[in-house]
Amino acid sequence: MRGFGSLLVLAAIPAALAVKSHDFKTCSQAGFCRRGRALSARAAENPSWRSPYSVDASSVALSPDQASFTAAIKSSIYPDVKFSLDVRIHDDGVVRVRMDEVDGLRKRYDEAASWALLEEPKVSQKVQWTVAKDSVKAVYGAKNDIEVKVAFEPLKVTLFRGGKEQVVLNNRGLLHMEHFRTKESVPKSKETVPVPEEGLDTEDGVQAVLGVHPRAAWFEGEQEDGWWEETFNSFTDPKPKGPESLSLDIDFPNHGHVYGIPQHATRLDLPTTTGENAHYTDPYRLFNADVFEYLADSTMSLYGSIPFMHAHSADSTVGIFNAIASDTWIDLGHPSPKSTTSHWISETGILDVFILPGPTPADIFTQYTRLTGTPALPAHWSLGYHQCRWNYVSSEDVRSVQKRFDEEDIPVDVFWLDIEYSEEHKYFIWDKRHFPDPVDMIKDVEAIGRKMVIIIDPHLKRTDNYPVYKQATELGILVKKGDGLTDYEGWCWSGSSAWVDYFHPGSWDWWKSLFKTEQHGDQWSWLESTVNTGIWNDMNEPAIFNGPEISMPRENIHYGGWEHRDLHNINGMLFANLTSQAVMARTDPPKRPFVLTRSFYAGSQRFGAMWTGDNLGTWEHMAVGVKMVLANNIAGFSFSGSDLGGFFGNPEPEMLVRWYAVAIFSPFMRAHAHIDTKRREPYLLDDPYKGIVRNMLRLRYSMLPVWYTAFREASVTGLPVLRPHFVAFPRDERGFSLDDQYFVGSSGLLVKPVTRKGVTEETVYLPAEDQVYYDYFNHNAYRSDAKGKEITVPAELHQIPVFVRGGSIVSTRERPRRSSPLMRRDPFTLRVALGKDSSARGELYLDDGETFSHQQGELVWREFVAEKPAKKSKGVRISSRNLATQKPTEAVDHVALATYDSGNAFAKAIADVRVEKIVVLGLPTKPSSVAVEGGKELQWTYTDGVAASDKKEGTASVLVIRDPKLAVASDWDILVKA
Ligand code: NBV
Repeated sequence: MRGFGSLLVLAAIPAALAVKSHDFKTCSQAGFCRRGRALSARAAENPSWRSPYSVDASSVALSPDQASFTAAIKSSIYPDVKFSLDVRIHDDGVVRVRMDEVDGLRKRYDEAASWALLEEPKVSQKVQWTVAKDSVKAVYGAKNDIEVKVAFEPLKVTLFRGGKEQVVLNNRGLLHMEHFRTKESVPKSKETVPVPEEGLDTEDGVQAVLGVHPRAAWFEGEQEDGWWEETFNSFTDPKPKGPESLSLDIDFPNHGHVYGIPQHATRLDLPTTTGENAHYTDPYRLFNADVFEYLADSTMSLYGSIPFMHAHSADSTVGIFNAIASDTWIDLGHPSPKSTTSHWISETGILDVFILPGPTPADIFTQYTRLTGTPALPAHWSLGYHQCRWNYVSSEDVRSVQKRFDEEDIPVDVFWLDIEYSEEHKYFIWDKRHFPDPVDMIKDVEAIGRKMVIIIDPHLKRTDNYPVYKQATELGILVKKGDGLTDYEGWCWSGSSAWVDYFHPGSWDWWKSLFKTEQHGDQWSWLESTVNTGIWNDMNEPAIFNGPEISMPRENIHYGGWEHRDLHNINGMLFANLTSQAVMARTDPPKRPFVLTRSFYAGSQRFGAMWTGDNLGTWEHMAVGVKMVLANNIAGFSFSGSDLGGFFGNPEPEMLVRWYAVAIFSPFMRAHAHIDTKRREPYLLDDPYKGIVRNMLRLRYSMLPVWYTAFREASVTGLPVLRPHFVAFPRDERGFSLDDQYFVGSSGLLVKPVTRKGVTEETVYLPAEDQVYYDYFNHNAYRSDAKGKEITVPAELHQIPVFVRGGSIVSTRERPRRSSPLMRRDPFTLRVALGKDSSARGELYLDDGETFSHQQGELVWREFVAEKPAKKSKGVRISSRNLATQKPTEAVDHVALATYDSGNAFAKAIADVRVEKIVVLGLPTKPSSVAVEGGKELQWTYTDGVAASDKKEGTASVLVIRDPKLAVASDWDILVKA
């Protein structure tokens, strides 16, 4: 039985224990993927190939406002089967293309978008379609430079910008929506008609050659390959609905780089899977799966799926969100360095594709998050350090781990409990032998504002003495077997188990009620927890030890009669989303919930955090974790991280220290380890390692204002917290494939964590711009230029290459504390990194960090600006301004930005929080005076060095202003006179 075997996983990681690939299908082991690839191969071999799908011109029906249209689609190989097309343009220019079978034997799954989307997007009232003989077209955009053309014969949808093809659907004629059929109705293959020698130029020609017979082997292949039943390992999938896959080619003829479609352990700039020099042999797969000891370089599917892809070139970025929830494989090719082909093959579902017109990466984020939502603003404490392992084994264990952190003065915010806290893996139910006093234990942790996060897995132990299982059974909300009647039973940590069907509306309020910490009627709820306890949702792909591909049988039935295969990739999202709502519903008014999920889908970002699952304690996994977190960030889901230290194995001190450096620059920072690993809490390290890690964690804590401000920006604008180079510098081609260094929000911080053994120096790429970049720690100034530049910097074990881009002002809190809530009233340091024009700006966002009062305007949002007081001046004016009243419209428009009153209760509560230090880098000369405008001289020191406005490199000049006695939340000006 898989899973229990993993208990035996050992310290080092022998190759033999690596990924159990045989548990998971390759494309050639999945009938529909084989069919999709074979279709593509036939098309490639056949110069006269043309798509059999066409628009029936006479059926085109514009909506009364002409903003959208529908049309009938015919297939020349199945003239009796009807399809419908629905195309609309949203008010932000996103194009939605939907196609479904009409009056078929059954209904295709069409609910993926409804789970992913925040709301039904508004159709543009400005765009108008015009119908021509051979196509329908719409022209729009601020410069009227976007054109969407739906060609009739064959069906092809193209988005042009500036006359150039940006995105083309069915460009290569690989669209195929397998219609529902019965076994009996299918003609035997000998009756099929071969591809006509004279080619497939006209519809008439095809029909004539095909005669009356509907099925053409040239298109669908000779064989009924895996149509009605399929066996993989010992599992037979009965496929009661027969073939219903969807193949669609989506090409980007003018974009040489594609990114996104997490989750895969691979590079950010996705390597090819097709073509002569294909990097991988198998397509990228999106099928949420618990892959044991996954590979660090593979297209294999992992725990979550976001079918969202960016296509990028120096002058254009476009995006695709393919709202599909079934097993999906994606082939990628670069027919030329400047173009990309993609082929999406899905097991079931309607065609529901959103084309995001860009034209910049920032526009893509706005467009994507208008569809699926911006990331939730996390509780501030959840950006601190999380200490987890499988398992802290008792209340006393938890208390002593916390004590050791305090004794060693190592900051930490959260302690976690894995599955062994529960009695027989009945989640919510404490194993009282080891956790006799759970609430007291949690309260001990919460004493200085720390929190606990406790795991709740989705498998329910099938025993009547487990109230959660019992109630779910009585409510009739468990997932059913293929017969649609019997509750499904599978095997997981809890032994024989059942799974709640979270698609069932009857499960929603019930699940919420379980998390109440006070008694409500006779409903069972988790009284033995606290309202601050966060929740960890694991195994929600769902992982099932004795199921096919370690998951649920595809023929299982969910609410509405849908098969599990239809909605598999959404399953995990629903579980975590409902948990998040449940956690939020514990108090009135609610607090911001913290829920970590392993499985996810498009839209999961609205509800919590994710991590990259069971990585290995290897350098490769450390490195690929950075890329995976970047991929998640650009796919809308910023709150992400990898297990610090590696889940499997015992990292040596050097590796562990480097991993801390990676983690302190990840949005989500949690150390975690497998049950068979040695304890590796940072206090167990010897010096110098321990001291280095302590300093790193203190660095993270000092930068919490930067992280929180970046998260706030993400929650309002959709821009990611971590920004790879192509996002920050979309025109700089040298940065398009970079995925081992990145920027943190809009802070100007550029980070390159070291992920290789034995390194003492590291090269860092400075983007193509004429700008100065300062080493965060020693203030060394480096210069980039219009071509971009690689620099080599020291990177000993205690060093992390971190730079501040000239022109930025970074706010930090530098007093070491044991937990982040203790920093609430701490003063700020401002690092003013002057740019080449001797100016700089930065933002700082603050609120109470745990409630939703910021939505009522309880917040502080400041802008700090440094600029020359007069054109030729060598001095600088540093000012603090209230930003909230100036910029309320920059939000994605569904995010309610409350009107801000600078006298709000939160602002008042922190009115005495000071700026205690201002460090100005790159002044050209020693100041003659530094004073608050209209006030007296401040305390300052100046060290001569390189000026921002020079072309020189070397240690920058540093002005340190001490304790200017200014409140962080008020307006002020400091004049630095030359
Ligand atoms: O709950 C135990 C583990 C957990 O520690 C890990 O983080 C999850 O990804 N869980 C998987 C189950 C089994 C792992 C072999």
